[in-house]
Amino acid sequence: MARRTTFDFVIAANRLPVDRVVGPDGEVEWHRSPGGLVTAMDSVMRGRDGAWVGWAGDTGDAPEPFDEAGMWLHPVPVSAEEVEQYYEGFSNDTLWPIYHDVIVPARFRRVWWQAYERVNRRFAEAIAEVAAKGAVVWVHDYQLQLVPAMVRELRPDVRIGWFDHIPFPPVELFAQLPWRQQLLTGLLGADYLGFQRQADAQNFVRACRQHLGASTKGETVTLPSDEGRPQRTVRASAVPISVDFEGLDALARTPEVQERAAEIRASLGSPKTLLLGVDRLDYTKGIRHRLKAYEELLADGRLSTPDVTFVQVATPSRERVEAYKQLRTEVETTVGRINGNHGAIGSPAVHYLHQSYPREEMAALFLAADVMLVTPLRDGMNLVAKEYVTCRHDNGGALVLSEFTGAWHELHQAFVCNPHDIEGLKQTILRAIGTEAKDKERLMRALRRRVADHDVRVWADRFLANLEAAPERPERRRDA
Ligand code: ADQ
Repeated sequence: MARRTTFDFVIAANRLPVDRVVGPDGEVEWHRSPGGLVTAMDSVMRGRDGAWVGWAGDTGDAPEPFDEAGMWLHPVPVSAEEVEQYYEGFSNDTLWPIYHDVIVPARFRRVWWQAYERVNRRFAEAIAEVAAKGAVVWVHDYQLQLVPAMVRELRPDVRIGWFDHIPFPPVELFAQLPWRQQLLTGLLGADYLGFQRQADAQNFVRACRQHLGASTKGETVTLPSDEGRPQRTVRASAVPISVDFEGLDALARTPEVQERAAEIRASLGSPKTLLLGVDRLDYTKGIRHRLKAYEELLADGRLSTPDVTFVQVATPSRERVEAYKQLRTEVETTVGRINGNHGAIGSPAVHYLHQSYPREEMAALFLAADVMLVTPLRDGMNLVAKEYVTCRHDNGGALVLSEFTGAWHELHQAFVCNPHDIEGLKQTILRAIGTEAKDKERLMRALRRRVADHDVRVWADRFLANLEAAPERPERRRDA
């Protein structure tokens, strides 16, 4: 490719921030993909001359590196078997359940671990190839926990940060992992490790103390000198991720989005109360608990259609993993039952949409909803909560938010709930509906202030400042 091949700023994440789309005439186009990380990193990459290393989404040979949306995209090949073992297996059937309180049991398979190691090494090699001398390398998330140490081995000259988008589990759960030491050692290859909550960073530090015998003090882990390598100190702290407040707020203020919001309400039969849920279809999101609470409120007669209706958008996710197939069946059965028992012709009690939507439509939905139900059993942050607040420039609406999300640690003016407590959740939903408009406005104003002051740029700046100030400068090898 006719372009500079090394970069001062390199991002590595499981997926590239684009999806391959084949047009009607067979021409290949790359479209920006939806999802938490992409949404967040988009504004970070804007204006920087950087490279992004990641999987392009198709199995087999990877496309040649290419320029797209102001970034150099460097695809890493992943085979069909590796998708099964590294991605669906180890990442999403081993790590994901352990890191989310074992809501479903984790599965441990040695071949999955081997694939995870192999793919992590491939990522590390790709990073080593595109990183310029002394570059800043920012590695993302639980799929790439071995990458920091692998990159350090290959390129001791670069500065390495890692950000954990999901929770880091309490040491008692982390201890179940047969590969716990390798994972910790992998992460400790970084100079700085960022987490969503302080509790996550503390869980990590504690795991290093217990399982590696490392010496720890506050936010730092110190590794003794080893085989001629000097002693190193790694810092782990909280830097909560956020949304592009300015961009999303502006989008929600456009006449098109406002008109669409009104249109959505009208086409739902202009209910007095519109409840909304927006999630990946994932068992961590508490969709079943939310539906159960709603179903009981209808059965008790405390809510009734067509005065109230509930729109649940559930993005398809990890559809080949068994726990996700089961969840889908359960959710769809429940939606069918609720509509069978409580719907009427032209006014179903639940509008269930198993689809992805463009940002404009999401913003319109947020703007249309009276109550946003964010009820995860465990969630690293939950950007949906922050997006909802961002879209409510009218200071309308109410946010019901689970205390088990990272977002709850910032959004204290939300209507807090424990989704395991169905009775409590029902009360909270009723309170969110019934609170006086002027009180809700006051709460929403405070929520919006918090998100506006701590947007995605603040997050990225803080992460990069922490990485820059991390206790140790990288080693400088004369030949690097
Ligand atoms: P996710 O588990 O994917 O992210 P979340 O933070 O809510 O969860 O992000 C989902 C994103 O996808 C949001 O931007 C949302 O608007 C978008 N989205 C959801 N449904 C959609 C649909 N049907 N169509 C289009 N877009 C849709 C992981 C962690 C989180 C953490 C983020 C970022 O699990 O805890 O907040 O990464 O760090």
